[in-house]
Amino acid sequence: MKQRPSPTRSHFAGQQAPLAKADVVILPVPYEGTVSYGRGTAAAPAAILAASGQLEHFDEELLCRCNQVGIHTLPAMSASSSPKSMVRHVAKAALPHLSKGKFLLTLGGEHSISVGVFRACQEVHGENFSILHLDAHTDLRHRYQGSRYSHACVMRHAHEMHVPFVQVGIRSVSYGEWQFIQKHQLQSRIHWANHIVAEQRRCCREWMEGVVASLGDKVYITLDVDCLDPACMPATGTPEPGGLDYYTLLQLLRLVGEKKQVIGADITELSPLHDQPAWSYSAARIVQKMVSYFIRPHQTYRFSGHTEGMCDAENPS
Ligand SMILES: [Mn+2]
Repeated sequence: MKQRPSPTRSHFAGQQAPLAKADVVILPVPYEGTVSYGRGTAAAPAAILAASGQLEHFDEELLCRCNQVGIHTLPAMSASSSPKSMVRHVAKAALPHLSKGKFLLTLGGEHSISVGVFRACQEVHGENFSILHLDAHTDLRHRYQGSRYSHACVMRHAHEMHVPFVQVGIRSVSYGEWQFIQKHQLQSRIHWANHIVAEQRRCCREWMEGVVASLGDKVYITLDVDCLDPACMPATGTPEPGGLDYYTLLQLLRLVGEKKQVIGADITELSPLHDQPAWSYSAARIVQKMVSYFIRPHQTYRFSGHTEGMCDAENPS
């Protein structure tokens, strides 16, 4: 009898279901052939797999145990080829699993690997699928730095394949791409980051009022810095993607300070990163904001239309 391979750090969440029984297939593609700025994405699949060993198996939102789903992690694909043949290899690797109805989860690597999966999806699903594209960039260039298969051209391929798509979080676009968007009337498919954030600002007040309403008159605040999105606060030992951004946190703290008597607070779990002072500084800034919001050194000048500094309060002229 063939011995079942024991799960290792190269298997997602430390489990390895037999491929035939797996619902989810993980395809690591450590490809980095056309990157144009920061390097290191080739190391991502291994890093994600290694980090996955730290994940809780319980999902607190859905109240289910994730390890009851069979997950099979494939060996990492070879990363040395031209972007064009890499896309072909990825399509070929993806196809059998998609054909069998498995949920295929591909770990890049750079974004250009997705074009290969798009092709396999089209082969299996024909016109019966669309793409939700989550990115800062539209990736609609026809060619970038000499390559049709650059990471900056991913959605141009989708467009040429006549696959409908929606883009979310976009906040960087070239003038050429903008003209392309106008010409092909793609405006309604793009959800710009600045619109999303503006909408969030408008809606925030409601859930924040709910937070305040469920607190008593006196409030103690304990703050673990990993409440923030790792994008705002990467310097912590157990980062989770998503979460609050800096301004949302401040807006909430301020509202609590305005409505309640805050009797004390703490800030915990900062893990300073060597040579990157921004995060330690951010934590110090939050402490300072707490002082401003809760101790109200500015109360003499409150809501005067512009912010009077604490120094003014200390040294009244
Ligand atoms: Mn991007």
